[in-house]
Amino acid sequence: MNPFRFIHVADLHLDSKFIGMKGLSDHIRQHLRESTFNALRQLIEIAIVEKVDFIVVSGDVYDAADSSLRAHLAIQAAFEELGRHGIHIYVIHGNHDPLDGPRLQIRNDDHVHVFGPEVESVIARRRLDQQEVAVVSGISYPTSKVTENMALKFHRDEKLSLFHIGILHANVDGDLIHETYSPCTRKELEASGYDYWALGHIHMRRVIQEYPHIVYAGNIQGRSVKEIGPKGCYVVDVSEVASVQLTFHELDQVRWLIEKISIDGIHDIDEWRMRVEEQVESIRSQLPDRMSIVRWIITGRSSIHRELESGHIAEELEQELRRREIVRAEKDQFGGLVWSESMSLQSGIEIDRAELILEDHFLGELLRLADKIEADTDLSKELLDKALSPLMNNREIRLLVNESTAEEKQEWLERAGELGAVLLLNEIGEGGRSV
Ligand SMILES: [Mn+2]
Repeated sequence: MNPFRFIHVADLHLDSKFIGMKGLSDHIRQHLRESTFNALRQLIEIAIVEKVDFIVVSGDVYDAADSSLRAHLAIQAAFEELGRHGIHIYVIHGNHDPLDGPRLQIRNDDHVHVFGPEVESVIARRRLDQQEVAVVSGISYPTSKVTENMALKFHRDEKLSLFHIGILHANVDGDLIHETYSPCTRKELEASGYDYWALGHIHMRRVIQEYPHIVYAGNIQGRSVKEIGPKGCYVVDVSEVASVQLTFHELDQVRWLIEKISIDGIHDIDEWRMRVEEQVESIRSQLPDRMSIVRWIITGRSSIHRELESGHIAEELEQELRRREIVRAEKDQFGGLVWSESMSLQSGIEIDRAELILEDHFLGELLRLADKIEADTDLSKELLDKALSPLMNNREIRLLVNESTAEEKQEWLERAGELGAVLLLNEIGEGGRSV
């Protein structure tokens, strides 16, 4: 067979709004709003530079069914430019941009194929000599909520010895973080006889398996702290003997990071501040061409925890760090910008836990309970439900709680334990062990 090269990209979410970010200047907010469009421009550039034969787009081109005109025009312009380079595009729609949305439709063109609500197959050709190289099959979401198993509709055309690519927006093997639209299993995809499954929907990049390849390209631009790390697309090389090689290319202009900073061994707030600042500069030098958005997690144990817990020091430092970045951004220096998204305190006081846990006071009891919770998920769930139930009548809190992961909830409990320990230790310090 003829070797060829294509791009697998998914979940462009053009014109995503980056909601819920605090303290941004208009200038920086504007830069964030541009980031999905900038990532699209990077995609076009890589397609041209890497001389790919075609691109497959695995759904969620737009962020919302009522997507903006700007997003629509950007995708049209991008596809036109690819067309001028002879690069074909095969697109499906996903749950964020289903076929029944009010948005302007992506135009089917000589070089753009938009798949409909039933599985269709088309022949993809090599750009330079028009040799047939692959069968590309795909299906779009007719509406936003597709609960049937679409993978079962794909069957390899045995008459064609070409490489088979299936484009699908689906949740494989029940990923619980994403909605279980178009649920299917790895085994079902494997059984279809396709050589490469170009998947969309799950925003985390992942090669589920090789030969046949089952691949999530991930989204092209992280949009929240749940989408950390490099985001981009795969350039896929298929050789004469159908061996497959994936090369990841970063497209994102704004990078989300979670950075842990330990207070172990730090006994002075100024020293802590300098450690945070050093970390800011280290990120700046590691990502000089991008804006980074950082969630700081303060860990470890030392005497400064009480100050961090009781005062506004962390908040003030966060504001100061943001102020400095706003000044940089005013000079249009978005490359190397390091934005502090939030500072989460997961540190604790220095305590002789081994000794205190044996003591016959509330603190000893609290520490014993904290240990039990860590080992017993049922107990931790029970305690959490009980503690949260008075708050659940509030709609916003309820939404927040329902959106939070089990891991986040576990963190709340740990944090409550630490806060309780600080408060009880104060009591013990003042009134002896009478509590
Ligand atoms: Mn998506």
